[in-house]
Amino acid sequence: MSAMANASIDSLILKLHDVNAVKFGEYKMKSGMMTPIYFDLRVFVSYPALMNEVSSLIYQRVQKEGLQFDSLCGVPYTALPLATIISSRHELPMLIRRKETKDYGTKRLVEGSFREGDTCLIIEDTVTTGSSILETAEVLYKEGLKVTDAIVLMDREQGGVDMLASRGIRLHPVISMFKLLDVLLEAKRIDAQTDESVRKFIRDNNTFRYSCEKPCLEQNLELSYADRAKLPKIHPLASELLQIMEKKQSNLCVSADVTSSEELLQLADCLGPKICMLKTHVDILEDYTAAFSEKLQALAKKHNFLIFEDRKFADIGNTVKHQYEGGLYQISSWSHIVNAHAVPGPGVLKGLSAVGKPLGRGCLLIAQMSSQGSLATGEYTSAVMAEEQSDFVIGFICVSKLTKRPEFIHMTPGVQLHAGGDVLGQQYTTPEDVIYSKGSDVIIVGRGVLEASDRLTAAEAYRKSGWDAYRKRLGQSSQQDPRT
Ligand code: 5BU
Repeated sequence: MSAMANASIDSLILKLHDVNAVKFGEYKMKSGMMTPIYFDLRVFVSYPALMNEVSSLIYQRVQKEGLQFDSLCGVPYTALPLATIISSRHELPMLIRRKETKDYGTKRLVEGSFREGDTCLIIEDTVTTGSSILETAEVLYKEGLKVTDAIVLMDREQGGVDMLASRGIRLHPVISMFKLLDVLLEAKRIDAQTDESVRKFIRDNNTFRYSCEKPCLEQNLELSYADRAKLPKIHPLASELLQIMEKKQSNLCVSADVTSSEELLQLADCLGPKICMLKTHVDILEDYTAAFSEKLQALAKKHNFLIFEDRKFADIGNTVKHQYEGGLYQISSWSHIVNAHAVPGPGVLKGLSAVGKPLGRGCLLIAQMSSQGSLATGEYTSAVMAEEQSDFVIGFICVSKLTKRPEFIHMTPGVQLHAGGDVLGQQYTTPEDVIYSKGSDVIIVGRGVLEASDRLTAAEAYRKSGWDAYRKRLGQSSQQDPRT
């Protein structure tokens, strides 16, 4: 965004606060939920200059995004005057969605002229869950109109963007909650305590979760690994991994938790054809040498898999930089992927990416752990950090899919063919549960393979189980799998 646009947004935020359109306290929202921050943008109508300013910023956003549409429609009632101003100023046709049908005359739900197949841009004042926009879109769909985009003045950042994206609508917010808090705090309109408690509330109350069974199928949004590999914004390493997965029909990462280099290399050579990735804990090897890492890289090339050193970096940026690049193991020189905790904040990624990015490496953020009572920072923090550094973060370690962005890869440890656990808190779920029900992409399996009497047969069983679950998710029968 340009400095000028930024400055106008900052000044608009202060004006909104001046006219009491932003309130702090205890308020009940439409959903019944109590909130420490409330937007009452209905007051706009009493401030015509402010309405003009808001309308201009909304229109600037329309232009910046290069949106193409045949008409626009404000969500009743607060956004109606905003849509009207934009329509009138720029001579753009408008539609009005009725909230209730008339019981006389035409009984139309949408007023205005349009043709079937026309695209309508929705304008809204505030979004929490996105349900009001969706409700309006559904009325428009019934009339044969298309809705691809919506613009909102205030996004509460509680999941509306993701929810609408999952229904095929891109939401473009003019002001987001965290930006608003930054500006009000900077201008000393709120104190640090209020700022922090509102931020915590927003973080803890995301209304959109990937929780229902087969959500992607129902919403017809599931992309194949091959399609995702071609997405324009995808990290090259994530793309490479997805291509390997598709080519080898494997979403299996074996966790090679053995203590001798020779055994690890044998394992990599034997299981190589079955896996998309090999995960290591290099610091449990009793006899690590640089020659070992060279041999491992050669096997990764030979069998076309990626190496993931499960190092779980968790220090300040400067320290992790050294830990990643130097020391005995020089991890960055041989491991395609590493992982990091989000606990230290964005600095940990900045440190790692200073080393890894020039080498084309990628990082997985640990959003959730498979172990009982885990205090991993959770999906919200990780998703935000990942978005901010998507040139290095390729996805997440998680229990279930946590972002709808198809560019990110979700990888899940704690997998065995039967649910259960070990005596030290590890918890296991099945490949079907992880890939089909929880929407993750890659299963990470250690002892399920390592402790089997025949590791190759076990790896094949996991590969098949993970791949079948993926095909089921895509709505394809496993009978079409040529390997079955
Ligand atoms: P298992 O033998 O399948 O339980 O091994 C799981 C591997 O995944 C093991 O190397 C763990 O260190 C690793 N792991 C995990 O189990 N759970 C987590 O949340 C993370 C890593 Br992060």
